[in-house]
Amino acid sequence: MRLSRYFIPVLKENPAEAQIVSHRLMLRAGLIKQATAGIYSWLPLGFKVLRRLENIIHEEQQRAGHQAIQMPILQSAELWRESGRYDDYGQEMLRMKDRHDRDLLFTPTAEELVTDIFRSHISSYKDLPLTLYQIQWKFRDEIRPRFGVMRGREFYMKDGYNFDLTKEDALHSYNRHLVSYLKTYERMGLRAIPMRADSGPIGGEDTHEFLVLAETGESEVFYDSQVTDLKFGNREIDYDDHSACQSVLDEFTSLYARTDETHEPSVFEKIPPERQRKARGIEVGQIFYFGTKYSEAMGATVTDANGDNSPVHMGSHGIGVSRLVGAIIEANHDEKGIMWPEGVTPFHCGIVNLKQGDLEADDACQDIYQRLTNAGLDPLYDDRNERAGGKFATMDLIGLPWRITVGPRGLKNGVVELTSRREGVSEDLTPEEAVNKLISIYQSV
Ligand code: P5A
Repeated sequence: MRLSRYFIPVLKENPAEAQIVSHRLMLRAGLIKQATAGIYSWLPLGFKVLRRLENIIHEEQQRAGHQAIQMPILQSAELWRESGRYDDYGQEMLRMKDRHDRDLLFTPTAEELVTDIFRSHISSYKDLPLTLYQIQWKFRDEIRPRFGVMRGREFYMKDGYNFDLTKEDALHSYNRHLVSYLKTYERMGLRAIPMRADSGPIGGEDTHEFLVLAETGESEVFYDSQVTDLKFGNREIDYDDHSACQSVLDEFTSLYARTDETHEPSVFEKIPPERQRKARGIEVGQIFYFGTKYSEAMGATVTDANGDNSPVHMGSHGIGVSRLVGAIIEANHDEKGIMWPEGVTPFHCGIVNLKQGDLEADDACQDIYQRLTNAGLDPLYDDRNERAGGKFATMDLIGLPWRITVGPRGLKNGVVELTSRREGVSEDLTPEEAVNKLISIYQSV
């Protein structure tokens, strides 16, 4: 993409309404535009990041054996009356009527709708286990939408639902999700710590939230400092192997980490004092096991091997996809702007032409652009007639991990400059070397 033709409405000034750094940077770098309170349009650069997160989520969900579906945004109130949540959900649920005076609502989550799909088509244990998920816009009429996409009213969520014959099977699904989420967040360049939490209006016995530590986080968290050293890394895992999933879960949850110290103060106090930590965290996901809460209320049953009928055991699992864009920026920025992790960056690298119109510089940029594109990479070429300082400032603000700077002086010596946004370190390389280095970096992401 050529920057001269790209719609990226960069703001020079700090927007007054933004209280936290991610919100400020998302507005300044032209990722989003507020439509109304808690509701945003996603502009090209922001939308690209959202799509990259979505792709990672789809890949990791498929790897864990889950199936993607798409459910509607508007739902009938009827199903919610069956589960009993229509009245319980309160003012966070946005309700409306259609022209026939029927009650509709804008989906805040989809346990009821997916349970209805299940009960309409599945009646035997032979079709279990099953996990269906979607990535879809949700609406919760939050009383205080704030911090940009962090607490929106309309937000993008991956929501998954598992159906199992027994509690034991459902707990395996729970563990499998926890493991696949660890991998998903790491691919996004994030350290998201699974912490025991309360289940809130979704209900259920067992729940973990995934928290990214950040001063601007809305949750207070309590943990053993050693949890932040845990890393999933590149290990391969067989998601059907119950004990393999269980042992990863044990590894990541054996150290104390909770969103609420009041539940197990005695356990927190057992951590050596120098390792006890209180901090703030951004909740980027949550998984639940809630047993037969919905299946019993809505008659979602299956026959087992003996021909006996029983309600299925269920859980649900959510990732805050739009919130993640903010969380990633909170965890990856400096005073100049965003520093995208390589796994989610909207463009793989920037190409800065220091002397637009200089035949040699233009040709070299074009050649580098072509080589990167041929290798399947997505570069952003700053071909504007602007001063070098302005070009560097834009690149630093939008935060692409790598920049190739091309100018007549370097080209006389046969070199261009490759700069890491995060390290701030530059090296002189031939155009070919620079391209090959980027290709090999992105091959290992
Ligand atoms: C799990 C999936 C659920 O709704 N039902 C289906 C379960 N869980 S949850 O914890 O309430 O939401 C899942 C994730 O969505 C993000 N999130 C939000 N993001 C932005 N703005 C909001 N107002 C908002 N509310 C929830 C969070 O990341 C949460 O973990």
